Amino acid sequence: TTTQDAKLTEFEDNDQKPVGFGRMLRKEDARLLRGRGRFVDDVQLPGMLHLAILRSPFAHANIVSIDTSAAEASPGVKAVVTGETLKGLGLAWMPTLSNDVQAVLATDRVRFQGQEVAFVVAEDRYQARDALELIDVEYEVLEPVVDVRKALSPDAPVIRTDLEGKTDNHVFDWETGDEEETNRVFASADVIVKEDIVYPRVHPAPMETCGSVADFDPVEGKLRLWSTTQAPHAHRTLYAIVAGLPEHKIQVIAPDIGGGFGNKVPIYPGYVHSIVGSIVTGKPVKWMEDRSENLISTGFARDYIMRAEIAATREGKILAIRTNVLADHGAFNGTAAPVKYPAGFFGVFTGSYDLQAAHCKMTAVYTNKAPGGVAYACSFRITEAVYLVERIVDALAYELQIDPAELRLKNFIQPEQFPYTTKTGWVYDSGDYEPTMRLAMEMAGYDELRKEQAEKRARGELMGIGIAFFTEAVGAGPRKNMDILGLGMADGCELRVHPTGKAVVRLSVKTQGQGHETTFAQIIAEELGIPPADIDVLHGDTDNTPFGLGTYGSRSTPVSGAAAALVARKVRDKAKLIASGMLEVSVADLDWVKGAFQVKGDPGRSVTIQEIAFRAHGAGDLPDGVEGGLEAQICYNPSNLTYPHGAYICVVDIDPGTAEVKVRRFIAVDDCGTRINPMIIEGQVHGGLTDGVGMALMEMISFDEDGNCLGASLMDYLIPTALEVPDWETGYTVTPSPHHPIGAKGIGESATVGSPPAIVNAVVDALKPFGIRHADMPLTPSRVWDAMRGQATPP
Ligand code: MCN
Ligand code: CUN
Repeated sequence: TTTQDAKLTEFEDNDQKPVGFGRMLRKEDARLLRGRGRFVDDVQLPGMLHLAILRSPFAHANIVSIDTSAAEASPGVKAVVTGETLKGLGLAWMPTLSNDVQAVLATDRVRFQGQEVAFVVAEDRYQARDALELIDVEYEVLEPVVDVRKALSPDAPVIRTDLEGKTDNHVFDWETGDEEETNRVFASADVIVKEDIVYPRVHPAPMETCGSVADFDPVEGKLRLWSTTQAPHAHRTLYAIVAGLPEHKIQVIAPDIGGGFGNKVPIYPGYVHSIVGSIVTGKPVKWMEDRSENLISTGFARDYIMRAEIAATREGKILAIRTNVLADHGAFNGTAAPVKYPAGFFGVFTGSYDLQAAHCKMTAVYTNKAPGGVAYACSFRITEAVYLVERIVDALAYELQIDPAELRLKNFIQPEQFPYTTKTGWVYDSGDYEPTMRLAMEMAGYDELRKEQAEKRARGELMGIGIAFFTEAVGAGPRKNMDILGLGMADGCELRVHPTGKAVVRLSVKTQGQGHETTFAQIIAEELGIPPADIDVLHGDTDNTPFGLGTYGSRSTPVSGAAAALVARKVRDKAKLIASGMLEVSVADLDWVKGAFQVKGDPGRSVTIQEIAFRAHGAGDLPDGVEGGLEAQICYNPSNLTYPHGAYICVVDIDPGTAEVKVRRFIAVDDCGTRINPMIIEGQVHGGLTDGVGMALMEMISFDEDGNCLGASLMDYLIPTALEVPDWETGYTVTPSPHHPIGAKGIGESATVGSPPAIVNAVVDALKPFGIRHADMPLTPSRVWDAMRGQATPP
């Protein structure tokens, strides 16, 4: 573990130096802060029409009939399309990212409230919306499956009657670890602690909702689609496969995106509607969701009911963990996870601890709710895994009456054990946990906090201190065992240096706010010595960028960032050949000093990368066998994931009269290996911590017994504001990834993974005088109140 402090402060906010890593201001902000960003809804094309979707008011119903005649006659309406129309075109169903199918428009039945039933294309948005009211749908309402625990009971209505031979609501069973060995270890343990833990359904609720503009040109035979997608290349290939169009006839453009958070990974029916609408009308067609549509119909997150058990010695040595999970996948299995990982990366539920055995059994079921599951900065379900382990470890500390920090320190995987293979088969690349934990405790003033707490308890005041320590697995591939619908998880990168030494780098990943236009320029700058301001970062347009799987699971830095470093090194290798010709020395006699090649032992004789670039394109001969130009491309397939870690400490105060929780302090120490831009990292962490306060204390998508979604607006689905969060106190350690060319690990989801358990642990700690060992999120005042009064709240 090293610190980069000295190096970083030197380059603070200076993008003119030829140096890469440091606190450079974001290049994209010049545009975004001045209102010059261009989002999907800013796309205006000549003759563009507008699309609105009719959604089911019922969670479960047969469609008896649909009469569209009044809507068709309504002013400005150009087309009304139903499931029957799509059926005729073979487009009523589409594949999901998990090898299930999802209705593009319902034909037979609706299976969740908000499901797409028909769409209208009209001259403006208001005409389209007004016409929706005139579509007459006759439904035969069916009993919905709302409670996930009842989905597999023999008398539960079968939801997926569209799937041949389907007689129940079972989606998949999944298992990892060694059951027999785990049971053996449990049988011989001194202490076993068991807890039922619910991670409720939540929603990423990005500021910008989902939408698209489709423009099919019948003369060229080319489809252009502006859409809110985190993975433009993967989407293009799926459209190509479904529509039978060649890929070069489809251009997917993801312009500026106002937050993705995993909500913009799936392909939504609305995107397909806009494509069909454009083909049918011969005009460009725009679809843009409103807030309620986004909340009720697009990718939700979590919804895991977990039974957790931990086995330990009386002295607090953790021996084994086992868990049984019931996963609610909604009406269609639309989770976006690598195909071989139906539960995402939940397999890392053993956390940061050195165990003897572990086992997980999971059953996923269909319910009459919106599809999704992998979203909201989850690192492919590591949010759920870390919540499980960090909650049950705290429950163990409660039972053993050991300080939760001490219990964790006692059980950490030790630095010399890396690379460490977990009992569920994950190979943690590097880690040094104790210094990270100690730094967080030092920043928090842990011992003093405990003293303060004891004094307050004596006075009847409720103060809690919560700890969470997490290890994440981010950066999917490797492609040998990770793919999305057969597409291997790797990323392309292309770099061209122009004659004057400016450069353009083309990425397959797509920023939604993470600052790629800045940090990828910094990576190239670090490797090539060209100032980041001279490096243009292109992304999000499939016609102009190399193929790759996109941005989610914090994979951009681990995968695409590695590709960027390596492509720059390729360019540097070529530059070296050209430099040897320019300086008339052999390649072996050249040293690289950032931004220039220098003759060994003769620093006066050197050529800069800019001079080399000009020569590469200029008059005169190049060394034998060296082509003109200065560019390279690469497709990077990672050899492993990267495993960032972090130690979080939360301090809460609870008002005993109102049961309101106030997060007083939050200390977050993150280790994401080499840090490219500390300012952006802090921004990522601040955002994720805020999300964590939301999930722990406020956010939940719930349903009534008829399957009505109760979180359909931001009046009901509460998200945190500046008023609910403290001033974040962040710190860091640096344990580079040994297999990543610059040693960087991902950071984009760390804080959403680590903060909910820290906050819940703090609340439960505050409630210790009431004999409480667990309470489920969101810890709203009413839930905390009930917990204080010993009443369990049903999730
Ligand atoms: N970074 C860095 N040094 C590191 C690691 C990362 O400077 N060692 C920088 C990166 O260069 C990048 C940012 O931090 O600019 C995040 O990098 P990374 O961890 O690779 O994550 P991704 O870029 O792949 O972003 C995805 C991640 C996910 S999956 C969700 S969900 C999420 C998140 O990012 N969605 C976000 N953060 C978000 N932030 C914003 N503003 N908007 C979203 O939609
Ligand atoms: Cu799980 S949300 Mo992010 O991976 O796009």
